[in-house]
Amino acid sequence: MSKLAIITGATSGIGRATAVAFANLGIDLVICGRRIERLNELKEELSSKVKVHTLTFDVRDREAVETALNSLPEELKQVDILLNNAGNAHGLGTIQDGDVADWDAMIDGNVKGLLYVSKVVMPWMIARQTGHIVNISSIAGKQTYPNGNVYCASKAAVEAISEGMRLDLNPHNIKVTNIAPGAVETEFSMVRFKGDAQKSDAVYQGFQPLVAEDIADIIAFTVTRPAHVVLADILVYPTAQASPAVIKRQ
Ligand code: NDP
Ligand code: 8X3
Repeated sequence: MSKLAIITGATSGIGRATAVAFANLGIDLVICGRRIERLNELKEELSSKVKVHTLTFDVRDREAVETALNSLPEELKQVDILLNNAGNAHGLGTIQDGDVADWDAMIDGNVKGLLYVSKVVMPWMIARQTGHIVNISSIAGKQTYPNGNVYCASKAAVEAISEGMRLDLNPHNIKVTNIAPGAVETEFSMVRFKGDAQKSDAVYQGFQPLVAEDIADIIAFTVTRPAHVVLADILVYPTAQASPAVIKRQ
């Protein structure tokens, strides 16, 4: 029987690449994001391979999350994999100069949004005594870097939530994987720098960053291990990177 995955943040970057990787594995999809046109395009691209259902909601809006997920027909609540990927950094600067709206966007999206989605999906997995939750954290959640402050805090929270899930869901045969990437070239820096392409491009200059497909490959490997194996915690850098701030550039 084919598996079913819910992917948040499927309109771009890591989430989109993982949807493609999962479709290539024959995994049916519920793809989520705010940009409906992109979800529709992706659905069209993948529908010849697997069943694809789209859900449009902002993960920060608890009611919208609950309404959208609960609207799924019963067969789409038999979820095998939840990829909690939606998230972004907003701004890069000292904490004393931080913009409270950016803090809200990161805490509400990266932390509370992940919890809202999980809160709906975990009971479905518990009822079936099976499932796999993959949370996308970051190296930022393991090491705080200058000017990263609240983004790092939001990802440190994801790390703690992954551990908490692993402990509390242990009686229910549910796997939990935490993946912490270093620099991946996606729309991430364009969002962080609010559309400033020069600043965004500079992040990835002079070295070969990871691409979304690199992380998708790892996620695909992770979710295809035998039932008794879970990759619990994965840190992945581009070869040129040794810490958030140490990157060998040409
Ligand atoms: P992208 O900006 O390319 O993708 C972010 C995705 O998250 C989009 O699909 C976006 O969809 C979705 N998203 C963001 N905010 C919301 C929201 N409030 N509600 C619903 N969906 C939302 O970046 P990445 O692919 O790089 O980021 C994916 C994850 O990987 C994030 O959690 C990020 O923190 C993490 N990460 C990224 C790294 C990198 O270097 N790129 C490194 C380590 C971790 P839409 O706008 O359509 O809603
Ligand atoms: C994204 C990687 O180092 O920009 O989480 O925080 S970093």
